[in-house]
Amino acid sequence: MEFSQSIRFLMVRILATWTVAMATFSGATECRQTEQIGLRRLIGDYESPTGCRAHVADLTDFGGVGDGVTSNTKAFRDAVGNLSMYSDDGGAMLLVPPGRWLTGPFNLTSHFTLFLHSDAVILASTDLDEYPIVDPLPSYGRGRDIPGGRYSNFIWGSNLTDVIVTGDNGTINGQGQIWWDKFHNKELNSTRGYLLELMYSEKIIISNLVFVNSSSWNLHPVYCNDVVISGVTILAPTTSPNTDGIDPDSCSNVRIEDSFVVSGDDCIAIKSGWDQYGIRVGIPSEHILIRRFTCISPYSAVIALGSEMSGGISDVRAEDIVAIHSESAVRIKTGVGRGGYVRDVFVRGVTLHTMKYVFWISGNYGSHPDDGWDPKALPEISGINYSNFVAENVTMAANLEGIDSDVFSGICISNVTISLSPKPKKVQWNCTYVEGSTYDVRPTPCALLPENGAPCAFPTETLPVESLQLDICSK
Ligand SMILES: *[C@@H]1O[C@H](CO)[C@@H](O)[C@H](O)[C@H]1NC(C)=O
Ligand SMILES: *[C@@H]1O[C@H](CO)[C@@H](O)[C@H](O)[C@H]1NC(C)=O
Ligand SMILES: *[C@@H]1O[C@H](CO)[C@@H](O)[C@H](O)[C@H]1NC(C)=O
Ligand SMILES: *[C@@H]1O[C@H](CO)[C@@H](O)[C@H](O)[C@H]1NC(C)=O
Ligand SMILES: *[C@@H]1O[C@H](CO)[C@@H](O)[C@H](O)[C@H]1NC(C)=O
Ligand SMILES: *[C@@H]1O[C@H](CO)[C@@H](O)[C@H](O)[C@H]1NC(C)=O
Ligand SMILES: *[C@@H]1O[C@H](CO)[C@@H](O)[C@H](O)[C@H]1NC(C)=O
Ligand SMILES: *[C@@H]1O[C@H](CO)[C@@H](O)[C@H](O)[C@H]1NC(C)=O
Ligand SMILES: *[C@@H]1O[C@H](CO)[C@@H](O)[C@H](O)[C@H]1NC(C)=O
Ligand SMILES: CC(=O)N[C@H]1CO[C@H](CO)[C@@H](O)[C@@H]1O
Repeated sequence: MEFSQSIRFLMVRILATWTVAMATFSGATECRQTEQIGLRRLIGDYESPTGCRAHVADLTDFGGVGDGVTSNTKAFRDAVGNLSMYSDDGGAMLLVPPGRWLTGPFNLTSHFTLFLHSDAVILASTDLDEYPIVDPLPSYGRGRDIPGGRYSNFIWGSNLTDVIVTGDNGTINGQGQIWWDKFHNKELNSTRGYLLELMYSEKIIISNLVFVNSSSWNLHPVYCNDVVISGVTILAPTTSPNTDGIDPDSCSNVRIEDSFVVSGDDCIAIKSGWDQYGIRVGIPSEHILIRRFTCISPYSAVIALGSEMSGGISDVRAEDIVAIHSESAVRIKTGVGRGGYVRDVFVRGVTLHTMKYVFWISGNYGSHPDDGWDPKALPEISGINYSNFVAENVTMAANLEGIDSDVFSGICISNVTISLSPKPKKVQWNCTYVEGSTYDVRPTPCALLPENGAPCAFPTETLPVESLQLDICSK
């Protein structure tokens, strides 16, 4: 760790040479040059056979104009189309130089890096005609906003391997206001797309970027494996609709770290499909690590599990979490008809300020895709371990609601200190149909979670995704 820190420090200086290096960016470039512009700093923490791309091109090579007005839809699509030819020849990197690059939706390709300069802003077109209507996700059966299809995602990739979306903290701006207005006014006939979606893909890194004003969810890996999201900042007005930060959905081996989200919905929402559609597809979200994460979300959760969890969610670990002015820390959302499971969840080291609830479990979330849901499909919620929380200015400690005839079990809460707001709820712990235990928790928990004298578990073995790395250019 110390080694990579010093690499970072060194490379910050090397980044200063960007402008000089920019001059050399036409056509294929050698590895050494990609190091000069700081790629090595960005991917220095990760290793893979293709962390350094053999071919490098600049958006302006494809006619890009960064004036904030000219459409770059063709430039981005031509660039990716061209660079996709190098997938089997060392891979390629597309550089987005300083400027404001307006564009319609475009796709990524395999063995590919999209790199944004710190002063590069990719602006999503606000012309809805640029966004074709595409099929809904199989595990959702319909668009989430309304039945039917959905608008194309802004940046999208499907069936890819080895994709890096990164930069020196450049910006991807969804210009979401028009979508939010149309959504509120019920003027949309299809569901909004997402800012960045990777589907059926593996070996994904999204790092060192700022995502602002997404039309809906920001980062949506779905049916993916081996995903690292690191050093991202996600910003949207806290009143904007469904602007979730990061939504790993039916994905395995996901690491989210060193990131900050301010949004109008859950900062992170782990999902796995909706009722009968999610049950049929049956791809769980599992082996998910979240660490060093900060959230502001006044009307939603810091980390939500669900509400779509019909393919199952298991082995989620979160630590070193900070939240200010958020509705709840971790929230499990589920209900009759969802099926699936949420189990083996471990959260520790959480610092909270100004919260409506610290712990929230909703077994009556409702929200079905259609009438085809199975009333016998009960979710299994078990093995939920929360420890080492400090929370201040809290309205209510816990609202834990299981399901009659489907008790949520193995809930463990330990070493938690909650200070209340000036106007707290009279009932601090509201527990129904839950079973478990507590240890060293204040204020005193409900009778369904008696004190048992032992701290909650946290796994000691590490996850493979903790050490998932990409190769640096040269050894
Ligand atoms: C696209 O690829 C071709 C062949 O690989 C190359 O010759 C050409 O210069 C590229 N186009 C641009 C605009 O860079
Ligand atoms: C992007 O990929 C999706 C999924 O494969 C496809 O439906 C869509 O047409 C592609 N869009 C563009 C602009 O290539
Ligand atoms: C993408 O992968 C999925 C799942 O493996 C598969 O069903 C689909 O046909 C693939 N699509 C393409 C365009 O290869
Ligand atoms: C990246 O930019 C965001 C938004 O301007 C800022 O909050 C954040 O501190 C920046 N991160 C780094 C590492 O410079
Ligand atoms: C994000 O949207 C809000 C609301 O429309 C707007 O005030 C703000 O300037 C936008 N931010 C950026 C960086 O475009
Ligand atoms: C939705 O459909 C209505 C009725 O066909 C149409 O008037 C409206 O323009 C459509 N909205 C969008 C955003 O396409
Ligand atoms: C405490 O929480 C209340 C809402 O319950 C909020 O209005 C107030 O500003 C918070 N106080 C501080 C010091 O953050
Ligand atoms: C209890 O939690 C606090 C806050 O996270 C932490 O500093 C402390 O070490 C924990 N105590 C034990 C015994 O784990
Ligand atoms: C406690 O939970 C039940 C549902 O389990 C709900 O009906 C009730 O309103 C809750 N009470 C409070 C004070 O939140
Ligand atoms: C109360 C309790 O121990 N809860 C869970 C903590 O995590 C382990 C491992 O998943 C579960 O078996 C426990 O039920």
